[in-house]
Amino acid sequence: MTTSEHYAGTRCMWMRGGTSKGGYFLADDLPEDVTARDALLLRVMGSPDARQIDGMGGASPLTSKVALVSASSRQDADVDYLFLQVFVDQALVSDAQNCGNILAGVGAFAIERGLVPARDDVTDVRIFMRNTGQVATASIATPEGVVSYHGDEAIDGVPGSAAAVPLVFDDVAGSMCGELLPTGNAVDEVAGIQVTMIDNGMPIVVMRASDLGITGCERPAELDANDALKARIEAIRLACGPLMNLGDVSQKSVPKMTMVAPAQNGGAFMTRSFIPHKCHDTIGVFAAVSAATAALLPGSPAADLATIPGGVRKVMAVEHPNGATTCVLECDAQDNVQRAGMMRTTRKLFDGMIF
Ligand code: NQM
Repeated sequence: MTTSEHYAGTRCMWMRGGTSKGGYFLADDLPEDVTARDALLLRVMGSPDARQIDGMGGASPLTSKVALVSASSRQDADVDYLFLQVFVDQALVSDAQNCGNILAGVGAFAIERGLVPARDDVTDVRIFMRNTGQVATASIATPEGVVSYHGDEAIDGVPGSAAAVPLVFDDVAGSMCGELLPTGNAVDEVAGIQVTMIDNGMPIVVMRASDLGITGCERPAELDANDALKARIEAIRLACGPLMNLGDVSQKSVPKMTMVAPAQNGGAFMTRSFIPHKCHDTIGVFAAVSAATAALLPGSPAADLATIPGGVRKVMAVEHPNGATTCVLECDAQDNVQRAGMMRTTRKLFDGMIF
């Protein structure tokens, strides 16, 4: 498709995926040329502009997201999914991170667009995540061969309930850093504080909230208004980027910065996650899996204050500002995570042409 054809509009579905929201496109419906594609997506979202007033974005990184989906030629996948983060107040579109929340909508979108036939009451869609080169399986409710968004599953951070979308990740360690622990250590000291640099699906830096002078239970708006805290977190992030094999991260949305504190509501531990410059209203899917994995590393900042279940199948509620995100970690006898799972929901919001 050429750029001029977009004056006629571009086919698009808007969906909530987990606790995020964004535009879902067939890759064929967008320009092949990356510069033209990104220019179009900036216009779609209304970026750069803090309010995104001239576009569909919701003035937050969590609602300025895009999924590009196509049929897969791989044996181990049905569809390919490329996640793109459209920055809110910078003219930047980045494929340098994955997103497990937007992933929750990909299976339903692929069935709706005819890329995957609905099978029985539940259709498993195997999704190759192009950002990280790994595969996830999403199970989509398809009663009578039609995607259903209705159901009883409630997730914290989203009002009401919807059809359950279980997500399973077989092996997402080292998704962007090459290794689960890119420095080889469970604990390093950076800028005077202990951190765990880890990537079990998302590169994150885990720190004790108390080491940064906060409780870890503040509301996100309060943390967003704390310029001294944000400057300190950003200094640590810029130092961690190269150590995590991510290079100069000044223009990248990874690593995410996760502060941990003791659980307040019976979960494993509490989090406040900067993504990376704004505090998340909840926590990302892969960020939660990575933080839970960090809590299994003896002597690490998260392990010090977490409540860890016994056994090889660990159900861990990662607490966040609006409740908790429950991950299931399947471990070997040494507590090395082999497989992870997470329950999400999704909803189709509109299907049509975007101008
Ligand atoms: O970590 C936000 C989100 C995410 C990413 C972000 C995510 C993940 O909540 O897998 O889902 O970290 O920018 O959508």
